[in-house]
Amino acid sequence: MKAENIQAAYELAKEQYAALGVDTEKALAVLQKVQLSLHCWQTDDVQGFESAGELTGGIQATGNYPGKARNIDEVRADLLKVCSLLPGSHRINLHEIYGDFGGQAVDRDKVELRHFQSWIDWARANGLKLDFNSTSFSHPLSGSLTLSNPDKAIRDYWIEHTSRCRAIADEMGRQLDDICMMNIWIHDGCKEMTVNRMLYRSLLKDSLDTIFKTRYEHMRDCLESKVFGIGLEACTVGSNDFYLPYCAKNDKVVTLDTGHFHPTESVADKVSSALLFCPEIMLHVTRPMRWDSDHVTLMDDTTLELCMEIVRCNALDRVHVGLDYFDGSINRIGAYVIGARATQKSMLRALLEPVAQLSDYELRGQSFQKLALMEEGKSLPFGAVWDMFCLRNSVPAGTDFIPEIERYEHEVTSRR
Ligand code: RNT
Ligand code: ZN
Repeated sequence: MKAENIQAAYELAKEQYAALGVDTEKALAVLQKVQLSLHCWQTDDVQGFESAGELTGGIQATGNYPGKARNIDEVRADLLKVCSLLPGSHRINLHEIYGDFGGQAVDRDKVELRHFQSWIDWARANGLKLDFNSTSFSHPLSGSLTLSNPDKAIRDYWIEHTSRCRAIADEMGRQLDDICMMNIWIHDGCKEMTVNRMLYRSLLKDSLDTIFKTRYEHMRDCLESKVFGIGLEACTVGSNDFYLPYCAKNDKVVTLDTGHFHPTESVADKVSSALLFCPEIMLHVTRPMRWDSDHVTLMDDTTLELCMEIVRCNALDRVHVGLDYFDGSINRIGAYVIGARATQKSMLRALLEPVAQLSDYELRGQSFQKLALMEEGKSLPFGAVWDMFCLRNSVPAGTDFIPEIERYEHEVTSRR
């Protein structure tokens, strides 16, 4: 797109928004500070560098589009390509199975900082921050129960793994002069009618209590619930009813994955409640289709409502925006960029909402006016503001990122 056209369209849009009391410059300044936590696992269908074993834990990446990253250098190259097409500065979210193991078999209860030192150095060299995740799936001891396993030896194995991950996360945060968000998601559950729910949940509670005994300064613990996983349909030990009170009571960050609730449940509606009782929220923005299918995030109603709710709650400083989808059926870098930009665009739409006026109408009982303004807001020229954001950040505006991804496919991923 031509810079002068973007400029001209932006000036008109700015005026139109100003007439509704919305300052586009302020919206752009706020958006500039919203960092996305980019999930490294979109580059290789959640494979990691441990083995060629299958993905377990009730999650599935479908599709076999050619060109997925096969090693640490390719994952890093792909991540940098993605970042080069996103306005703003962002974070990289690593799973433990993405350690720099140098071809050695490093079991998960033996993982150390040295396996992530090259990631920290790489992040620093590229002006990126890091987030982290323990990995309980895709392992011979994963089974259907990890931290809630009645077998003490298995439970202890995963307690050791998770504890080591926390120490690594703290060091990531310390070395990068930042706070590293460490997410714990475990797939623990049962396929069939379950009798010992109380046992599994009390074991999970005890395991977490043990893990959290060590206090760290440079990392935060985030806990992610789920409705069900494939093959674990009857019971999920770490359900929303389990983690929400656990986080509230223990001052932990609650992770809300937009694919982890019943289809008609609104994740946006959870924001205000969670923030009244938990310190912060970590988001996993994804697009569930019929189940937790992790389709590429789009600027759809769910994503928009979530972003609008965060802005309406004035909670951007307490919400961390992470992505979590994995689509292997289309160009993976393309999928990555579509979802990341869709999330940023949704946040921009939210920041351009005439919230003050809407709130005023609502409090005065002027429901017609509120609904009318909301509806008109949908056709305001937000795209012109988005293009300006891209222009100012020196990244492709509009559809200009499509040929960039085609070029990367031609020159890099198609040769893998
Ligand atoms: C699974 C959870 C979890 C994973 C990642 C890979 O349903 O959403 O966050 O997607 O840890
Ligand atoms: Zn998730």
